[in-house]
Amino acid sequence: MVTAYISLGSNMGDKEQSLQHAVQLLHKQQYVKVTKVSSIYDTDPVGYEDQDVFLNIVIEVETTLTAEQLLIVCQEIEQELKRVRIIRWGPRTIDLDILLYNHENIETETLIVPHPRMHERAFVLVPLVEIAPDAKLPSTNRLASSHLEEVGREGVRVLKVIHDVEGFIHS
Ligand code: GSY
Repeated sequence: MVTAYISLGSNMGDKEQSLQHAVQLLHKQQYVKVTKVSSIYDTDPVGYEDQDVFLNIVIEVETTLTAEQLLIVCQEIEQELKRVRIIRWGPRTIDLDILLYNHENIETETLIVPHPRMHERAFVLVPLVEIAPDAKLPSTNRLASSHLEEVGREGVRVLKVIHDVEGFIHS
């Protein structure tokens, strides 16, 4: 069994519902169990800035899937939630990014883990450190919390505290 961390973001339509629906779909998978959900954060867009604010969360999952198989599951969920992405870096219904997979460095044609930009993104680091204060990036060999100290929390605000996975999934 592997522990993995996934970042979810939405800035179109009913953002909170999209996050919740994506987590429900992941949890329904036979080989994936969602074990932690961070608070929901309201975050300023990074990259292409002329777009609506995002809602972001990070979840912890336990899985017997390989990283590549987990990626396919995430992509299928993005498809199912009808992700509309006209502009690169632009608005999206839902985005799922694998951040960490069992302390492994993975580089294939379709997947790089740890996510190559996670160490510079407060909207990823804040929720990750909330649910996994000891998480370490095997790519930099540093704690996520140490990257967060460097990056700061600007543009990332708590919208809703999530107390437990079941509560979030069934709310
Ligand atoms: O890959 C993440 C999509 N994304 C986000 C996001 O999820 N949140 C914020 N705040 N900015 C973003 N820019 C991109 S691209």
